[in-house]
Amino acid sequence: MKFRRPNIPLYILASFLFGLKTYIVYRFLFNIELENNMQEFILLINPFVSGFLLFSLGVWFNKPSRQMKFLRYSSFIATFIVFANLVFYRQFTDFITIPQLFMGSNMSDLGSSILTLIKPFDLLLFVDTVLIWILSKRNEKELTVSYQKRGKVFALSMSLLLLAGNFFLAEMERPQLFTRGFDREYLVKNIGLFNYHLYDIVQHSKAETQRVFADGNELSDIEDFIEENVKVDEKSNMFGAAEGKNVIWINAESLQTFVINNDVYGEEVTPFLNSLIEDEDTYYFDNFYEQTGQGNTSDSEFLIENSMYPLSRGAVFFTHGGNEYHATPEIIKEEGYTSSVLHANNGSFWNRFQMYDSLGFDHFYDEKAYEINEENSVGWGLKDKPFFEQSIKYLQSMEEPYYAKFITLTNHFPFELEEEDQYIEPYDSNSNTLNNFFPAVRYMDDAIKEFFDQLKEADLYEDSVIVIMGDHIGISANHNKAMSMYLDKDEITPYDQVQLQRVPLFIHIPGDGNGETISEVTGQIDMKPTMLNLLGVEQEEDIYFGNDLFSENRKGYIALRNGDFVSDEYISTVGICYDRETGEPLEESMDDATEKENTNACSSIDEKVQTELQHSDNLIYGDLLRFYNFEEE
Ligand code: GP9
Ligand code: MN
Repeated sequence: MKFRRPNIPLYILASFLFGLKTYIVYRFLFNIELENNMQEFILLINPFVSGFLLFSLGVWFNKPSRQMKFLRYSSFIATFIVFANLVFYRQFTDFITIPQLFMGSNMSDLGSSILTLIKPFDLLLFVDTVLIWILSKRNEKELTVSYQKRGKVFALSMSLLLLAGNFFLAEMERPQLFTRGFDREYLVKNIGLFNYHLYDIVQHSKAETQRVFADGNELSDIEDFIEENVKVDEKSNMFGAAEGKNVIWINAESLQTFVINNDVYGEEVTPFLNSLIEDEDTYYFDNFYEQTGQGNTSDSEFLIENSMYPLSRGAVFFTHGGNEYHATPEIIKEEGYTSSVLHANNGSFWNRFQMYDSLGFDHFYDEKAYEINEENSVGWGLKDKPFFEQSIKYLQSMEEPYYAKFITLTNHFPFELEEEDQYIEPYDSNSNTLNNFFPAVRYMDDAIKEFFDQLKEADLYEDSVIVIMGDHIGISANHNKAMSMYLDKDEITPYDQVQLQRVPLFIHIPGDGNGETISEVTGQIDMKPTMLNLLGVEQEEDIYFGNDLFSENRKGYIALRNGDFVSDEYISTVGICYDRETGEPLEESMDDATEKENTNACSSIDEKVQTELQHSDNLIYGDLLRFYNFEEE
C-alpha cells in the first residue's frame, strides 16, 4: 500500500501535535488547579498558540531542507523542555527557572533521585517528534511551504495575534499576572510553559541589571519598614538564657511536623523526639513554618543565618553566593564564637563553599572529612548514624564556644533505607515516597537519640544548647492522595497544604528546667534574632525580618516564600482567606458586608507580606547590605 502523506504543511501539523501533546501533559501529568471554564479554555489553547509561534518561524527558511531541519530540531528541543519540566515537577511540584539551569551540578548530583522520577511512558512524549523527524526526511519537498514575503509576514502576524489573544484572556482571568509572577503555576496555567520560560528570562536579566545599578538609596525605605513593622524593642525573658554555651544545631532533613507524636500501624514514628518534647529542658514549637523556595536545604540555611527570605526563583546560595551578608556566624564571632558546618556531602553542592564564606563560617567539614564507604552509606551518601559518630571528634577539637551546624542526609527523597535500618514498617499507600518516608524518619530519630548519648558520653552535652529543626517539607503535594489517606482526611485542601508546611523546632537547653510547648505562629525567619538573644548578644544595628520566638511582642505573621502567609488569626493561600484555627474559608456563609470586612482582614496583612518579601528580594538582588553601616547606632 502506498503511504499517503497528510495534506497539510508540516509546520501546521507539528504545531497541532505539539499543542495536543502538551495539553495532555498539562492536564494529566502536572497537577494544575483549574477553578473555572475560562481557565480550562486558556490551558487548552495556550500550547497550540506556543506551538504555532515556534513552528511557524520555519516558513522563513526558503530551502526545503533548512525548513525541515528547523522543524526537526525545534520539535525535539520543545519536547525536551516539556520533558525536563515534567521530571523536575515530579520532584518539586514546580517549574524550572533559569537560575536553576545554572545549578546543573546539583541536578547531576541528584543521581538516583532523578532516575526514580523518570517513567517509561515518558518516552511517549517524543512520539510526535519522531513522526516529524521521519516525515520531514521522507517527504521533504511535499511538506515544505514556500510563501512569498506576504505569506511569511501573515504567518508571523497570525502567531503574534494568537499570542496577544492568549495574553489578553490570561490578564482578564488573572489581573496583574505579570507583576505577581512569583506564582509559577499561575503563569504556566495562563500563558503556557514556553512563554513562562521567556518571562523568566526577562525577569532574570532584570534582576542582574538591578545589582549593577543599585546604590544604596533603596535602604532607607527598607529600614523604615523594618522599624515600623518588624523590630521589637524589649528583650524576651530568654535573653541570655544560653549565654556562652556551645550551639549544636541539627538540620533534620525533610522532617515535617505531621509525623511528630504520630504513628504508622501503631508504631511511633519519632519516639525520641516525642520524648524530647516532654523533657523539662526542651522548648518545642508546634506551629513553626518552613519558608523555603527552590533552594530547599540551602534556603532554610539562608533563612536561619540571615533572617532574610530566600528568593522566589532559584537558590540564593547559588545566584547570590558572593553578596555581602551580616549573618549569625559573623556576628557571634565578635563574642568569641567559632563556627562550623558539618555535612557529609559534596561541598560544592548548593554552592556551599562560597556561601559559607560569605556568611562567615570558619570551617566546613564536608564529605572529605568523613570516612565513607559502601557499607556505611545509602541514597545520598553517609548514613546519619555514622555521620554523627564520626563527627564527635570534630566537636571535641573545636575551640569553645562554638556554633556547629549538622546537616543530616538519610531522610532525603527518595527515602532509601537498608533492611537493617528499618525499625518500623513502611506505610501502605499508592505513594512509595510517603510509604518509605516513615521508616526513614524513624532512622533519623534514632540517629539523633544516639547522638545525644554520644554528646553526654563525651561531656559535650551539659554546656550546649541543642537546636533541632526540620529544614523543609519532604512530601510534596504530588502525594496528596496518599497523604489524605494517612491523615484520615477526605482531601488535602489548600489550607491543609499550608499547614503541612510546618516543620518541628526543638530548642533544648540542658539544665533549663522551664521547657514547654509553644504554639505561637513562628518560622525559620525568626531563628537569627532568637539565637542572638539566647546567647545574650546585644543587637546592634541590623536588617532582619523575624522576631525572637520567645518574645510576647511579635509581628504576628509568617510569610511563606510563595506569598501565602499564616497570621495569628488567618491563613491566606490561593486567594482564599481561611480562619487559622478552624480551617474554614472566611468568604463562605457571610453576607456581603461581612465578607468585605473579612477579605480586608487578610488583605491588610497581605499587603505587608508582599512588601516585606519585596524588600528582602531587593536587598539580595541589589546586594544592598554592602552599603549598610552595621556599626552606627
Ligand atoms: C544536600 C542536602 C540535601 O547537600 O542539603 O539537599 P536538599 O535537596 O534537601 O536541598
Ligand atoms: Mn533538605
